[in-house]
Amino acid sequence: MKRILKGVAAAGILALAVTGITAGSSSAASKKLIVVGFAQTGSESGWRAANTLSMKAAFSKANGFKLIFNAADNKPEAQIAAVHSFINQRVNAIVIAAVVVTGWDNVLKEAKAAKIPVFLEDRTINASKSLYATWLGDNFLKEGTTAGLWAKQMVGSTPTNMVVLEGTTGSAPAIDRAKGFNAAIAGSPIKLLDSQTGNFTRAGGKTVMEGFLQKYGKTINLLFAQNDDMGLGALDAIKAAGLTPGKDIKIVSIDGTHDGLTALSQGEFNYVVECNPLLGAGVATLVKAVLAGKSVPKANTAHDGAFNQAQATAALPTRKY
Ligand code: GZL
Repeated sequence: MKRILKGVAAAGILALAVTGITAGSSSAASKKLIVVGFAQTGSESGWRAANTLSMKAAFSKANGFKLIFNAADNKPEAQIAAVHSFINQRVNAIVIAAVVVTGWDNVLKEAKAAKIPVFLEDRTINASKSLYATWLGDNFLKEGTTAGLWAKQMVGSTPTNMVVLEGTTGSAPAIDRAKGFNAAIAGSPIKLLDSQTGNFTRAGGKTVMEGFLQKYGKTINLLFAQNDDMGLGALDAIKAAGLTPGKDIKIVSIDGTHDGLTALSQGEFNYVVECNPLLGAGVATLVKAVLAGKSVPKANTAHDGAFNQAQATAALPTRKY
């Protein structure tokens, strides 16, 4: 899946990455390894698994890196502790996929004082831009908007009751996907019955959807799942309630994982907006560029697509995740 990064420098940097020539690179054996601490959210979803694989593949010894990997089990305090540890280990660079947007100022000020550049991959944070070198990820607001515009055109003028499975409370994707979706459906006959976090997990999606079905039953017409895994968990609950997903309850989801596109191909989901997790090569190239003293754009956005049932069926055979 080709990724289009915004910003000329980023595009140039990505081009170098794609050709396998990264900034300041030479044979890894003859160069000291760049020690990178990576604070990953955890292992909450199929998307996260693909992102972790992409990051580990890019920050390999062959590429000139020594990766210190930490998965915080979706716990913000554990993630902050991991970054403190990276600072104490005096790593050369720190990469963060932030569980939530808040709570980052102090530890990032510590990293700045220690002259360790910080790179955000995947999720953004609410902190001064002076506290990190750059961000590479997907446009969550646009993903929510794309999902909302599909829902609005799908319902037409038919009064529609919707429930929402929200991502991790306080995370950038949960905040921005909701913002984009809600703005896109404004003026439509979609009525929100309920909205609750399933924490981006299948188990969370199943449990919350069971609760929605007990409360609202067959009055639910539409489910907006802020990621595939929660939508996939909801499928179990919908079927257990004797309803047919994709027909009795239309489902729009975000991520575009293999299992999500399979559910779409089989008609259990109705529309899936992509959020590309294969960010590793781009992040590694940005790290090398910044450590080599090059300037890079503050924000670098990955390209995302969207799929209906036929497009999912066509894409599945060659999907990388
Ligand atoms: C989005 C990413 C989200 C995915 C979920 O970039 O942060 O976290 O949508 C994942 O599947 O858990």
